[in-house]
Amino acid sequence: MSESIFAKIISGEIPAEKLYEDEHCIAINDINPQAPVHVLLIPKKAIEKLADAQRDDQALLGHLMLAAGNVARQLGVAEAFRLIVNNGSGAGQTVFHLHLHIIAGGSLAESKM
Ligand code: DGP
Repeated sequence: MSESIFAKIISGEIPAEKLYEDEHCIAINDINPQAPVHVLLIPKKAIEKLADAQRDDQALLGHLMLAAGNVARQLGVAEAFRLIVNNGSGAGQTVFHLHLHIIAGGSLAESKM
């Protein structure tokens, strides 16, 4: 598998402003925001897509959920945000390195998708 754009951002080969970073993940603004807050939470471990995660990744997946809450708090949107994971091109995944979209602001309550 060739290195994804996110792997290059994680390694620093491509510069990006990191909103959050810990030993397991980073958060950056989405380049093409779909809402006032649209952040990508990206594990440093390169898992192509959620369905490829293994039992060994259980702690990492839990960590990402907690980190998403931390990022939402940091951005002041902890009371209303949505997490989205697109799994596979049929679901709209375009970057094949697992990531969570953290979406907030605008009329979230009206759109359930
Ligand atoms: P997905 O469709 O779930 O694979 O989402 C990929 C997202 O990544 C998409 O919303 C656009 C964003 N994206 C793609 N390339 C870059 C990049 O180089 N920098 C940043 N910040 N976001 C990117």
